[in-house]
Amino acid sequence: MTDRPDTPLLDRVNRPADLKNFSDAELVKLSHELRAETISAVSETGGHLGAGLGVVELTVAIHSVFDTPKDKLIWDVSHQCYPHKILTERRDRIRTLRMKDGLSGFTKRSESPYDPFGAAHSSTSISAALGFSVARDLGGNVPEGLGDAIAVIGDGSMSAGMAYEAMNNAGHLKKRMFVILNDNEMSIAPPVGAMSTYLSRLYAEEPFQDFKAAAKGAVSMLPGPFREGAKRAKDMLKGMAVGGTLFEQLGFSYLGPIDGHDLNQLLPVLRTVKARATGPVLIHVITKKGKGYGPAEAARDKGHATAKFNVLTGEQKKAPSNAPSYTRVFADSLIAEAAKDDKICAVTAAMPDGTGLNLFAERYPSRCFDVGIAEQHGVTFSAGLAAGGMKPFCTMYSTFLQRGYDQVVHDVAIQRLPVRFAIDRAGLVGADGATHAGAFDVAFLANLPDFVVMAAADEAELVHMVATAAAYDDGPIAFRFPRGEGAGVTMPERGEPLEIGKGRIIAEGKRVALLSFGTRLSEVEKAAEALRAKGITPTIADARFAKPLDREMILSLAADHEALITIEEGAVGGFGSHVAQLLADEGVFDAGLKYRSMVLPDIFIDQASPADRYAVAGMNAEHIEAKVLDVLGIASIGAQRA
Ligand SMILES: Cc1ncc(C[n+]2csc(CCOP(=O)(O)OP(=O)(O)O)c2C)c(N)n1
Repeated sequence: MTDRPDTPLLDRVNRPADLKNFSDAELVKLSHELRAETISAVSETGGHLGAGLGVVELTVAIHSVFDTPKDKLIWDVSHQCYPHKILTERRDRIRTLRMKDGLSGFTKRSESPYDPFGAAHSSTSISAALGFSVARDLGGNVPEGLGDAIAVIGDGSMSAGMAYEAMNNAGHLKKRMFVILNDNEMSIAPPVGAMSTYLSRLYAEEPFQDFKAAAKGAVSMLPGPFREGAKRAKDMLKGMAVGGTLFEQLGFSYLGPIDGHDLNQLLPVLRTVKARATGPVLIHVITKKGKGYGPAEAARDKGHATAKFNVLTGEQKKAPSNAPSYTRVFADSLIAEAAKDDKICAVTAAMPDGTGLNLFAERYPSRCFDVGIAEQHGVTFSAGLAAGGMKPFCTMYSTFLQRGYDQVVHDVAIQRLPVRFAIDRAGLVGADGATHAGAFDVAFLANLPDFVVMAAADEAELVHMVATAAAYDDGPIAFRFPRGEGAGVTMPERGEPLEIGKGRIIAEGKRVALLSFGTRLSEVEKAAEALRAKGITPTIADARFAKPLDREMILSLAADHEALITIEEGAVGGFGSHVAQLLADEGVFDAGLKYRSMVLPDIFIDQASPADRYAVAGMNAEHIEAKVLDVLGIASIGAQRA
């Protein structure tokens, strides 16, 4: 294709070992080609662009110095792994990134031996690298062998507790391992917190009096052939042997800060540590998110995530939307509630834009808290706010709330504190794949005593659920809503608190009742339409609450119909399981009710569009229709005839 970049050196690389034949000067050229190839690929697929562009040189340097896959390169979050995938036998599939049956947008063990550890949630890399290092020293055995472990972690991901837990342990165990702190002064939004300020200070000031001598020392540690290149790097090795950083206090040797876009610095430093390290080493690398692509560098989020785009102009190709996004509806509703009640405040864990809380923060800056990538802290912080008489909306994606689960149980639920959990990205989310699926929240919340758990069936319902949560002070309450745009329903003027534990009947019918929890309701309605054409008129109900259940409504649906089918965008153990428990407890099955529960299947579903993934899950309108026919014994008659 003519609009593909010219990549003569990259064309000679199939696997990292091929880099060993290149001179340092060629590696510099190769980096330019790798950057161009990354931009070109992501322009066709969309995805995480800025983070990958920031680590192009680092990727080349690590792969040319270390021996992957024997050495274990572990990318934290791993949204920056596209250049790595291009260098590790996957260039031929790089333009399938994040698509159905294509490459994952993250590292994935099942995809390649060059991905020794999968990720997508942040701050796990140091723990995993330490595990590999200890496994190596204990004689662990894996097909590729066990060499060095190298974790690459961003400054945003360094804000999470897990990273410190891992460093604390690594400093104690004193195993040889490498942590490369990729400091681009960005998370998705600008990073927040004291640690971020501390990292900036490490290079904004000039705290190292003796760095020239220290750098010379580093050069003399190197084997002869590498000394020349290292001399050029010496000015940057400011931190050598200084000993004062937090990381050194934790037991790491600290090297840096160095320019992460300059291979003449990266290569000698990595060669040095590879040749000499005996314990844990932290290399502090300064990079620029979005480096080398103007539109990414200029973007507010530095090109963190992008739709497909035009390489020349940077213009993104997005389908026009007809309805407001759920996230936007949530944010507007919360702002409206906060205007009436000055106790309402909001907490996000490093996702102000993704959760819409950036809008809330613009309006109520003193009542909005970005705690960094720190979901555990965010939940307990919210619990503290609630204990102090505030009305916190702890706003997280379903998948990231998983990290704060003990805090939900121990700090919120047991103390019955009125924390409002606004759970975005509920259900299957699309191109981010299994790691980001919001599949488990209903199951893990609805089993907690005294928790109220709601799911919005459409964007108008979401407005009412925000109002319900704002008004509810008796204990924890959660409401979930999906990614993407709403159903396009008429919006209410203002949110009205719902009666706790009450569902609603959408349509009265006969024989079969379809009881929906969440936004599958629109698929249920489509299925009902198709069924009506076949002479079956199902009753449709929207449960609204998985906890407390609307016992009265559910028991009367069960009593008045031959069959009852629940459907929800979640794993087994959620709404349908609670309905089954109720029906069992009440002896309804003894009377012969035909009951089915449609939940996500017991597999992790790979990336694809949400509709495709729900097709894999068997939860689209046609599946609901088939389920009804089957349960009423009609499908089998049809099948016999055919
Ligand atoms: C536990 C968890 N919370 C939130 C996120 C969402 N998230 C993805 S990347 C990212 C920012 C990471 O910043 P940093 O580590 O500095 O890497 P950069 O993108 O700047 O390279 C966040 C918050 C996540 N992946 N995992």
